[in-house]
Amino acid sequence: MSIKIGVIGTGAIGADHARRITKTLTGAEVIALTDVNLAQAEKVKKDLNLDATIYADGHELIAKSGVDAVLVTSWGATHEEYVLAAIKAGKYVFCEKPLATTAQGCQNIVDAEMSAGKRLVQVGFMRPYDSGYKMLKAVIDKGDIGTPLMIHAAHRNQSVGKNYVTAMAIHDTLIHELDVFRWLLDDEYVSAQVIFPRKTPHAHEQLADPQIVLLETKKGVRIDVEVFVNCQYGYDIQCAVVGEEGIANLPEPQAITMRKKAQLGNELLVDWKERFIDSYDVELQDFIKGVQAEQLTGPSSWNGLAAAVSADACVKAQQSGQIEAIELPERPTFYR
Ligand code: NAI
Ligand code: ISE
Repeated sequence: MSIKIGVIGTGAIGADHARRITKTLTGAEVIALTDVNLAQAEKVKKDLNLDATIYADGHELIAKSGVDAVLVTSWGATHEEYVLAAIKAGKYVFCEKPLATTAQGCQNIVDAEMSAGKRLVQVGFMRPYDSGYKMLKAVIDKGDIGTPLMIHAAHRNQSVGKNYVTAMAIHDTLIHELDVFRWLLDDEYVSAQVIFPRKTPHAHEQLADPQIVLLETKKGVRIDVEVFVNCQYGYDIQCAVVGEEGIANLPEPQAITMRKKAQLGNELLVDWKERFIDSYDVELQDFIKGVQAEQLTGPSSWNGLAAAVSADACVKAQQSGQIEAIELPERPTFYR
């Protein structure tokens, strides 16, 4: 059965997901689109040559009986209302990160989903689908480096726009690390601290950049993550797990090494869309399969809530300069 999908928000990632559903993945088709900027939805429909209806707003799209499942790829602050509406309509929904911009917003979604009685939500945390992170987890789980003691990580973007402010380094960017390290270590965070090094001149007035986030887990693992979103040189994700008996590094993306003009080197990626292109494909294919089987298995609302609780503590730590506690509520059996 081909799943009929409606996309809310047809900007960068909405258009890219519509493309992959149409051109790369199997088992689904995009039949509905909406965007507050209707011209943007029209453009995606034309570019992909879609046989799709454009709706005036997300609620109208969710209500349409022909729409089996919804993709929420609008701005983060709009996610909660659309995910709640999809749950109310009994429809499966794939929501890009963040699930909601506050922990309370995520809790509202968790409560609504549990009341609905079955999993309807998958969150767009794609890193657990990335082959590099999967290899890293396999090495850790096999005990090849002994018990993990520390993680040194970096999340670097070439540059960001003027609308990207200090708290977004957490909600928009670090949120991926907050999700993937819980999964890598099978552990939960207990505290966070944020340190601001000397500021780069490439960051605008409202943005402190770079930042270093220090996390501590229940098992005592210490994690440092450099978030540097105007690093200029490329899009770069680093992760080194230090264990009792060795260090395991996240593999670099494949690239040709060249000897040229008296230099040895390779090109770096600059765009997040390219860096995780395979994992976006696999996560969405997994969502489609889950909808077909009526059983979602990908990142859940609980993962969205856990990341949001941790993110809220990190933002508090940005503001206080102190070490802030991270306190997750008890995980309901529904999400075990
Ligand atoms: P964008 O700004 O390129 O696109 C968002 C689109 O949503 C815009 O076209 C905007 O007009 C539309 N929109 C905003 N409010 C709306 C509403 N109420 N109803 C309908 N449409 C609305 O932003 P981008 O980069 O595509 O990000 C969208 C979401 O995806 C964000 O939550 C972002 O954090 C997430 N994202 C996730 C990535 C990942 O690696 N998983 C990568 C990039 C973005
Ligand atoms: C963006 O929204 C994403 O989710 C990308 O994966 C991330 O690397 C980037 O920093 C965010 O702005």
